[in-house]
Amino acid sequence: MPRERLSVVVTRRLPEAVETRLSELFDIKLRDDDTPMTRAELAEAVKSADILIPTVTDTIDARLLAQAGDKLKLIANYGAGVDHIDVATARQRGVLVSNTPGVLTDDTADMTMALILAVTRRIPEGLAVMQSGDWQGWAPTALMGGRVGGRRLGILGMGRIGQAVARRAAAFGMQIHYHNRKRLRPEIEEALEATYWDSLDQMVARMDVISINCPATPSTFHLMNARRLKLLKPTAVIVNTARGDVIDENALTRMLRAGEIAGAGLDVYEHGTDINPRLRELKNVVLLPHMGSATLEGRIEMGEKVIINIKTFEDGHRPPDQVVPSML
Ligand code: 8YV
Repeated sequence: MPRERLSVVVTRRLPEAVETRLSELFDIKLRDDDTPMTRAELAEAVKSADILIPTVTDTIDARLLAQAGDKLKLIANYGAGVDHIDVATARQRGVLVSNTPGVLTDDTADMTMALILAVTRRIPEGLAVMQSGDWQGWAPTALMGGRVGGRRLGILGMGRIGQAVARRAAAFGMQIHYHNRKRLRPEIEEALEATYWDSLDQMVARMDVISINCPATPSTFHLMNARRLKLLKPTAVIVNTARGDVIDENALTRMLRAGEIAGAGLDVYEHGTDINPRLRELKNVVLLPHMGSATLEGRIEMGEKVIINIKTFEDGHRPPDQVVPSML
């Protein structure tokens, strides 16, 4: 007898190819418009579904999980970061959580390099000149930036994405330094020609560029707080393609305005779309709308990972990308 299809709720519009495949496999509820679900809609979803496919724009906290029905067995997150999900509470309630690591590594690392280059080479300022129609032609002193080759890059968080950033930055001639919860194995360190700093303070004080590549966890919250930001050289640049709350956004904004830090490239923000308005006014700041992993290829591969996690679970096994609280 064919088994009953799992009921799966997807909280956001996904690329067509992913939605089509999900529809073939599951009893699927797709979203009609591309807006995040309201709390009431999310509550309804966790009450009625076997599986929820949320994204970073859904807050799956203890309050929401308390409303979950007995059916809910797996939260198959469409994304790598799971800081919007209370993984420990889900576990207590017998609900598994999985994510999509690996498939957005290269895209996010590419965007990190794009931000480093955009800030140091003043690309948005050049674009603004061209769009204004005011360009008067080449001038020897116009829009001079800084050369990335030879600069010291300090990577905060040397997981998959941090290492992918290191490989790219080395190809641009940057010197690679890193701080991580755990030091890398010597052979990996050697292959990346990366220098490990046990003390984040000491690393921060000596770098030309800082790249944030760690996940958001209670221990990384405001890791770049006002005190630590003050250790940066005034010529330093900071980029963040990880999660906004690793940096104290208000302290960063104050320092950028005061010229105490040379520039910033941000793809993520401490309070989601509620960005410090002063950041938008600064010429030495490049802001992107959380598009680090936004490639069609990446989004489709994320969908494939979600499907593999659900199918494996359906077959009675542990989803390959299960997230457990001890990993966080
Ligand atoms: C994703 C991300 O696109 O995967 C992550 O953690 O930050 C993004 O790049 C997003 O999370 C989708 O849910």
